[in-house]
Amino acid sequence: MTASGFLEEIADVGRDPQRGGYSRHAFDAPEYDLREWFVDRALGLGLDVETDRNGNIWAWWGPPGRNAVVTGSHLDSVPGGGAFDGPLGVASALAAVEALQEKGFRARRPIAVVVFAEEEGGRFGVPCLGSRLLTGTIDPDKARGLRDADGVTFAEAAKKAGVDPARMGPDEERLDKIGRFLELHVEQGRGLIDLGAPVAVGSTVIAHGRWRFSFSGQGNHAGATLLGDRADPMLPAAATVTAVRRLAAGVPDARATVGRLVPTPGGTNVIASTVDLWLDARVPGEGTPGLVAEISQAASAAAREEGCQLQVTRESYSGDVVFDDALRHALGGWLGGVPELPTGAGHDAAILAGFVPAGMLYVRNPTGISHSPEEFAEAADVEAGAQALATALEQLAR
Ligand code: HGY
Ligand code: MN
Ligand code: MN
Ligand code: MN
Repeated sequence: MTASGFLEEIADVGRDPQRGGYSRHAFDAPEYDLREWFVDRALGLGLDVETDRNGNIWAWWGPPGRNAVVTGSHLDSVPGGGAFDGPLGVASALAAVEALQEKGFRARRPIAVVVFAEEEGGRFGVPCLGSRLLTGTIDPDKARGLRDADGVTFAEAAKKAGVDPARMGPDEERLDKIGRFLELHVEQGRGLIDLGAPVAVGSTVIAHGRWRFSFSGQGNHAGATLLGDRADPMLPAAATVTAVRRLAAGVPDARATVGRLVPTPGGTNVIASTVDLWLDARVPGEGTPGLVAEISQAASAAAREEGCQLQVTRESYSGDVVFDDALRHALGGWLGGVPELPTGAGHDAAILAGFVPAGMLYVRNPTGISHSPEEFAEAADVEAGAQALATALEQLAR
């Protein structure tokens, strides 16, 4: 089956008619169906499948062992996300394994395809939750207690999916098995469009983090409360959204976004009692905390002015990542000198890069748009990516 064929099989799972695109979140019904699909397809390829203590699924070609060549990505999406972010890496991995099997390749090292849990943080708020738990870069108690918008904890959701939350935590023994990790991913910007190439090797991922700004004031009646008598948290929240763009514009190459803002109780004729907004801030190098500090200052001043309180909580942060130099160079050689590409998008490979030699391959996205239904990859580029991955796996496992 081609990578496009595998993608086609899941094209209707988790469509979101209201937002457009797909909404597939950790352990919810659509993602559960995708997990089942993956397990079924992996078993069909004769792979041995297991779910690890953190809810990541591992499909082994050959007995699990040291120096394994591991590839894979994620199946969860952002709300209203595209069809390729995550699933392209999983479908390409299945297609690459099948292609190597069909040519009679005899791997001298184990090969595994992994599906990581909650990469987008779309349900529980922390991105790369499965790979952070695997590597011990998040406290398991914090992970277990993360709540979704309905108050369901990650532990409860995982338990329903058959994962024992009490066992969540760093998995050194499993990490020890990984000789190389290579993730294929749809590109989420314009790099490959501008380079005019179908595939690239990942070079770096810039630092990025998420902060929650909780403004609290006095909920009240929209008609009976004079303006002078208000402590309306929507005002400092709005001032913060514009401050994010104004302050980030002054920091070279910074990206800062407020994509989610939730007033409570959220009535049209109600002055909100609280407003929560989430900041996604990313600055290459060490600049992210400084930018967030400036934004927090502006937010505090706006809160004071409106007689509101503000609490700022860091929910996640990961520093700059440079992928394994030797692996990058080897990939470049094996793949006929494909270009290298830095990105601002985060990936599980960037979390693993702190523990094992890790790398990435990107496939051209002719729209240059991602985290949106418009995200796309042409079939020819999808196959070029799967072929590149098969070549890399063969070279790494021979
Ligand atoms: O947010 C990111 O950069 C990634 O798509 N999870
Ligand atoms: Mn994404
Ligand atoms: Mn992704
Ligand atoms: Mn070098």
